[in-house]
Amino acid sequence: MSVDHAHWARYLQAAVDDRREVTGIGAQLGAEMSLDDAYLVQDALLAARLFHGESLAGAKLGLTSKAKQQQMGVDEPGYGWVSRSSVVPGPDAEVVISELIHPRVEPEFVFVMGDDLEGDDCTADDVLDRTALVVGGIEVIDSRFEAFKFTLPDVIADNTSAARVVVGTAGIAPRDVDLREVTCTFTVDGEVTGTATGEALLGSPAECVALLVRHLARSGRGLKAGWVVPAGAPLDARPFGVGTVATASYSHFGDVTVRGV
Ligand code: OOG
Ligand code: MG
Repeated sequence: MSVDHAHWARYLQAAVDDRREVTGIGAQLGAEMSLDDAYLVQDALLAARLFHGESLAGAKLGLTSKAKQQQMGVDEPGYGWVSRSSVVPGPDAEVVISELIHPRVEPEFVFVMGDDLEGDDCTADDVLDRTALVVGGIEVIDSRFEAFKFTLPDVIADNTSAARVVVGTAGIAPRDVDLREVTCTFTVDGEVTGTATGEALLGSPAECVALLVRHLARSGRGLKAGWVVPAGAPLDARPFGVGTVATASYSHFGDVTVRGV
């Protein structure tokens, strides 16, 4: 039996709209839902949002660091979409917790595209050529699945848990420094949760974005000038509730702070 992509997209959108956790799709379909199916559910979710007036502001990677892969028990990266309404201008921002289910926060390296970029042969160099700026960010993720537990197809269907992304303003031109050497320290409620460098992202943040571009090329799509592209968290995510203050401090992008309200 084939997977009903539109049905599962409605199932996930209802979880977002009603702010409630739902049972994993994998737990209901088992091996029947392939990764290709999961991306088709994600596409159906995106199509419905665009139909209802949402627009795209970018695309994202998830699960690109060992820290995140270990935390979530998944061993491959995934790709998703950044909708316009999910972008929160930084570097100091507030996010309304009651609009979400069980949010978490994580630091991000965010590429701001200067030009369109597409192609199944895209390299890290192409990414650096087409990027205007790399800035710091904090992503608020909010898996729609119970207890934030999922399989790789689940999290892909669920648009890689995307909910909000705070994008900083201080950044650097992509070739001004080796992005692998930029450090990021994450502090939540005064406690440093960890420090990592850009290298934590599959060895190279720009290579992550190239992977995303090659993935998009499979369906004839690409990145657009002006889009923001979070390359994935280099450190594990932390619970985010009312009153939580999280700051990501970068050696070259300044600080980005988000407070739960
Ligand atoms: C999946 C989203 C992962 C990242 O930066 O690794 C992600 C999740 O952990 O719920 O955005
Ligand atoms: Mg992320």
